[in-house]
Amino acid sequence: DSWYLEVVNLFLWTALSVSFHQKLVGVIMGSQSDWPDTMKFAASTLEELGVSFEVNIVSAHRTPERLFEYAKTARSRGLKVIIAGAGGAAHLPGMVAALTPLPVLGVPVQSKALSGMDSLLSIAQMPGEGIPVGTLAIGRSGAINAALLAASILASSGNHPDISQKYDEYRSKQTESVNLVPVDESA
Ligand code: RP5
Repeated sequence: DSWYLEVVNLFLWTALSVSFHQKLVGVIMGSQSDWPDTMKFAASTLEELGVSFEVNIVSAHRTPERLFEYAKTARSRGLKVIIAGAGGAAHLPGMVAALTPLPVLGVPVQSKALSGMDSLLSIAQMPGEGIPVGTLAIGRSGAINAALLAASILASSGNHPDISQKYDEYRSKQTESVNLVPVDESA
């Protein structure tokens, strides 16, 4: 019987280590420059909500092979949601969405030339042809909200009660932080 127990043991350890390392959200961005002012805030919000995630630079035009590999393997690697930030002619979220059935949340990065209007329209204006991208606000707000939405999607699956609880707490904290009456801050 002992060989049988050893096999079961090995199987359990493998399953445990796979689920331990498994990340639920993939955060990607077109460039290193998208990180400090924008995508970093998606990561810190996910951290606050106890959502496991991985972060990568994946450029649609500079690393197209990496993009293909990333998106094609995303679901089998266990990811449940992808947050993709890009600026300018921001095709990263749309291209990723075309290659995976996972929900893709697009964050328009504030560009230098057009302050992110180009990014926003590139990401939001997907034609109604079966490849949706959930588009958030330009910049830091969009990155934070993408993380919140990812947590909300995971929470509503019913498989992550821990995330659901943290998300509810986050919302309650926001509500409680709003004064009923304004105070004179200069006094
Ligand atoms: C996009 O071009 C990136 O997402 C970034 O927002 C923008 C500028 O990239 P860098 O020139 O700073 O690398 O691909």
